[in-house]
Amino acid sequence: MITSQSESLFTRAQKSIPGGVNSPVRAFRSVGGKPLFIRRAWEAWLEDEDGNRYLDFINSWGPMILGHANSMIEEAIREALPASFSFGAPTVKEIEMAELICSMVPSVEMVRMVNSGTEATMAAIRLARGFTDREKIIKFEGCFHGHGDSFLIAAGSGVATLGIPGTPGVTKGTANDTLTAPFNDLPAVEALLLANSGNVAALIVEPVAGNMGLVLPQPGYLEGLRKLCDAHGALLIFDEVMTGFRLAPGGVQEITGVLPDLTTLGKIIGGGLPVGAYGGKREIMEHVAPLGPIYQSGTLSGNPLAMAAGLAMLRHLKSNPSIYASLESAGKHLAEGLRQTDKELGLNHCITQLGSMYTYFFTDREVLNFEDAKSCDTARFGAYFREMLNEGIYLAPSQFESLFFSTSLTTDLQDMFLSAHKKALKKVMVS
Ligand code: HOZ
Repeated sequence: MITSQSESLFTRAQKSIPGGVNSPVRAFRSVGGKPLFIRRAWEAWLEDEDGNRYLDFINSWGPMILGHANSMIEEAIREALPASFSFGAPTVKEIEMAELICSMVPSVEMVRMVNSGTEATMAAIRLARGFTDREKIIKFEGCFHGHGDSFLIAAGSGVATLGIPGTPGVTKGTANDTLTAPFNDLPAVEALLLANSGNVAALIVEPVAGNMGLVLPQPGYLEGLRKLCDAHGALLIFDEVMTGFRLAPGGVQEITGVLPDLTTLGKIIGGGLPVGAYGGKREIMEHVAPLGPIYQSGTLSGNPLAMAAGLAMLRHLKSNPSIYASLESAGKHLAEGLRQTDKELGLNHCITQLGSMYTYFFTDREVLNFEDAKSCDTARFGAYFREMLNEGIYLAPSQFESLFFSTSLTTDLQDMFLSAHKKALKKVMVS
């Protein structure tokens, strides 16, 4: 495969962009090789600057649930364009978006739009701290909530991929206010709450974790977190930036019935344009300025193009709930295929899947938390990643990420993926 255009673009990019990329996870550092520069995408496909085509399993890290360049979303953006691109003033679309989110996400009674998942999580913990008049938060090892200072401790995603233990620039005070516990371990959370009694403002958790690979909550775990929060007066925050509207119209909280106090959302509610949001119980959200004293703002928040794209996306998902059943059956088909190949090759790797998210972990250990995920053979994953790329499959360039697929991944494409996987795996398991 010729990638000379991407290579020379990467050389050029490194002169003016740190590491040549605008987000570290794109850099291919842990898998070897150089990042590909993408010039266009449609349905399930990406095309790089050399004209190579790949089946995309990142889907912009989640939002492209209907595939790339979906015509309905494109049309909504086109329609909104002539009315200008940003006003910094209220619009009807923002109300429609807020009403739609409140109607779809079970625990959300009021919602504030922001521009990214990072902004949403930062605002949510500020709100939790202001509301409870407490300073500490609990996060979970291997979970990732964007790059806000409070969240870079024991973080997943790019932080885990690059093996950055703690980010210089985060003050000791901030780091001390973030307590961490292993995912899926209720006694550890209870111990932290007891040791910091009256000081924990909130627990923030990805209810289905996607930033250490896909790690599912064990039965009773989310219910247990809810009970612990209630018993200790801490707020429960679900970070559904990746799972919201992707696993169900109302996210993990709809699937499990466990309702958080606050929810953070992102990506998908802009149909792929830059968006985030946080919302929750009215009595808590009423503390946000200008209604209450907890300040948070943004010139581009509720941007009209992003709202137009997001409304088209969410309305479509709301009126076509059967999408989720077909994504789940495609996910089951992929997971079954991966297991079947393992069986044929005498392997027993951990495979997790829920709806249109999955991870193939290079470990035999059941992955229930970050320690388990770290037992993966990441060098082998790197070799597999490169083989898959040669086969025309574009995976996340890290073992510590969930993969995402869209409604554009037809049965034929699923089977194409599975045969590429088998070929790649055969090569890397014998080497
Ligand atoms: N939060 C995304 C999934 N781990 C990563 C996207 C990024 O950091 O660029």
